[in-house]
Amino acid sequence: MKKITAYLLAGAALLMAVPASAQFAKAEDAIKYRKNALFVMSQNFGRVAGMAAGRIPFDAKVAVESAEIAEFMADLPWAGFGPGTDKGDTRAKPEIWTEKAKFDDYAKKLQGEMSKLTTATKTGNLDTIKTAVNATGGACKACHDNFRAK
Ligand code: ASC
Repeated sequence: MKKITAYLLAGAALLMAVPASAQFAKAEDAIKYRKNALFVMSQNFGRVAGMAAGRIPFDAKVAVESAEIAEFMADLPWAGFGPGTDKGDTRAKPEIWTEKAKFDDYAKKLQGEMSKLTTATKTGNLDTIKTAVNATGGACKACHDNFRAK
């Protein structure tokens, strides 16, 4: 009996330790998870974009740190778009689940642009950062235009 409990606990711990195949107790949790991941990403991306646009004073070190966080966060939301998470407190369009390959492509595109943005911030050159910010913002927008309700 003790052994079975130990196996069950080990299995549960393993599930919790693997975010890419994250299992959520409720659809509501998956929705919260992806929204919060996207929020943390947007706050960090927005800071770099603000610097690029001259709305926030340029701080090269903060730009790198923010871009690194945004890049990391860009890997997380997608685990929260599993089957059965299309209904609830969400603007996610049903097409996310019916055109999954297209949605996944947008996610991959974003991850690529976020990675290039980190590289750009490391140059410390504001024009280089601006170009990368525009490309990254374009990736955010393309997906929103297709897969997020107004
Ligand atoms: C952001 C943010 C988005 C994107 C999008 C780009 O800073 O929060 O969702 O940029 O506005 O078009």
